[in-house]
Amino acid sequence: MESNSDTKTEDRRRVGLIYDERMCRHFTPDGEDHPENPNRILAIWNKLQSAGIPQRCVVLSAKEAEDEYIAAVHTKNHIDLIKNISSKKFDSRRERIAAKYNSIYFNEGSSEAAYLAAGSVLQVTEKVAKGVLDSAFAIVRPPGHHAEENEPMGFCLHNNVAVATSLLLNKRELGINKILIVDWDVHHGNGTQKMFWKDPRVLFFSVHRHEFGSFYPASDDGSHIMIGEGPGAGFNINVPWENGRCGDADYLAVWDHVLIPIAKDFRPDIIIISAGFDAAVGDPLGGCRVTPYGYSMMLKKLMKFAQGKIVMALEGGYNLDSLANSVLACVEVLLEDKPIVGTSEAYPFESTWRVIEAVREELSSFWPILKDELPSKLISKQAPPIQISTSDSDVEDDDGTHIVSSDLEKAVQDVVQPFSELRIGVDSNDDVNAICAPWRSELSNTDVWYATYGSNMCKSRFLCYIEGGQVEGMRKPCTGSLDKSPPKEILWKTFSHRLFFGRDQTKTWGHGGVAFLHPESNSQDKAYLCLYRITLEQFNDVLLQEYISSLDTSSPVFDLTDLDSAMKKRYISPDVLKRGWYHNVVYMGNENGIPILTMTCTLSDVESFKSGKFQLCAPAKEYASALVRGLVGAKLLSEEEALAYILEASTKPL
Ligand code: Q9C
Ligand code: ZN
Repeated sequence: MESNSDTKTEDRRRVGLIYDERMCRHFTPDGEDHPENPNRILAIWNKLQSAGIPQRCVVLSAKEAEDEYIAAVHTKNHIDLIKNISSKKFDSRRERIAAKYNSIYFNEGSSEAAYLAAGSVLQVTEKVAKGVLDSAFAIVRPPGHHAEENEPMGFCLHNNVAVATSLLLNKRELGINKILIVDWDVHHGNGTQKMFWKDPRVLFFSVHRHEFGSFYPASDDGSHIMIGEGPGAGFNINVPWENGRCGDADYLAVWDHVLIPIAKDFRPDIIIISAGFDAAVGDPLGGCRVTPYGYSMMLKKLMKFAQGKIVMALEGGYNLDSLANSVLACVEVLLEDKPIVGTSEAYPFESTWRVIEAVREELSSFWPILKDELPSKLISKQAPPIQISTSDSDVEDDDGTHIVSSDLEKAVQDVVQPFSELRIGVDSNDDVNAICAPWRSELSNTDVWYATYGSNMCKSRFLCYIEGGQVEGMRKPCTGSLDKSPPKEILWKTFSHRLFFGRDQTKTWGHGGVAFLHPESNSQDKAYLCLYRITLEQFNDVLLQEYISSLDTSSPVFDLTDLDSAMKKRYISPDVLKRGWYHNVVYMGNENGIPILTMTCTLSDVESFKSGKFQLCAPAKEYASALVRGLVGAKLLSEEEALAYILEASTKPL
């Protein structure tokens, strides 16, 4: 039976959400402004509501945690303090007690809020562990990760994540043996670290501003040499930033080169994220620059583990807009219902590579995968974009089959994959590709028409880029695209664009010119194009093989943002293609709502052809006959007509 929208609802992932306005009743007693205030969770909830999120989630009501669970990580003394601090009998002493602690306030609502925060994280964690929910987000406050066994601190009363983690460890019937805690709050999760310091069942990972021990909570506990102790040695991982301003590229580099390799080895049964959003761009405390897109990528990469069993518990995050937008981006990832769209700055800081290398070194005896040295080309950080003139004919031949000088290849890879693992290609399994190249699933949902006017008008030739293989006029076999499904449709169309032939020789075809299409239309002109309807993912693989000679990338050459700007501006030149002759992706309009894209030279190249700086040249015989074969094979033109068409294109002045 065909699936309809009703059955689809059941396929959807069950994502738990908890929000309770009673957690807004914890605020500063004197009414003083404070970054950790009730508007934080209110802003999140309002944002999710206006995006229609709660209706698509399992919304649960918060319950206070029972003391027995809190007692697994906090002292009796601590429990008594938090339980009683809001009661009447503390009215006169409350503020004086708070002042004894580091960055703590209490009011009449604090106890209940703290019990609800811990109870909420407990509740969803148990449900995710049981499989009643696939994943969950607990929108809670006060936060928890700074709270230690016997000490509230850093706006944190109960250590919510630690309480929930202990529940998993203690309820053996849940079958959870290995827990990964990812603490991406901009501050070090000192409390959580201490609670599982010697426990190999809990892998605690924290990435935070450290600045050599001067950033809050300002101690050496957040240093990368703090790796755990006894049986827990190697199961505590700190990534301490040397400076602020870290952004998506820095975080994703740490994911790709520290967290994800270790997670693959550790194979957690569940992941709990201490999800602070104070590393978000615009946060007044964090001074970092992670975008909602960055957070969604960080989360997406983690969803490949533990069958997607992920619990997110709110920690910090003090810019209400960044906070709400980042949480929304994450919940959308948990719902798995939308491709992730966005862009990041390209390169991590030099200091980021230094930190990553230090962390890998420190932990390599526990996680052998970290012993591999990072390729030096990867670490060569903010390399400026490589400038290579379009007249460099040694770089690329007619169809762009890349003639690789090894320096050039390194340069291309630096640009193609600024912050991801190298050597992810057709040989890797899909899982690895999905983890390291999540752009694939994003781009596999969008179709484009790839419009060809050269030798790819021959279907058998074009299919090599999809299915793999080699036909004559190819210098080596193609690997094909990762998704080998054939084009959904093939369509011929004429366009009012000028076809012409340029360059005096190419590696593939020898002497003679190859075809270009004038990027601008002109009503006098007429060109025949063969359109292949493929996915944007396949389009990227075609570009990689045809123009870069590689499938070795973990970021796309041409993504949804590029598509969007191509459709707005009519043409764009992705950086990685800039060295080639066919580096201009031209939007040729749409067919049935699907964008038509072709590859050619730029307008300024056309000017160079006109001025004689670049050479116009009739095609070699073999190349011309490939075009004729395409046109005739499609029964579009007779052989005579096809020959006349090519003769005209190669003799008429530009
Ligand atoms: N100079 C969380 O994000 N800052 N806590 C104190 C003293 C405290 C942050 C500054 C920051 C605590 C959960
Ligand atoms: Zn924080």
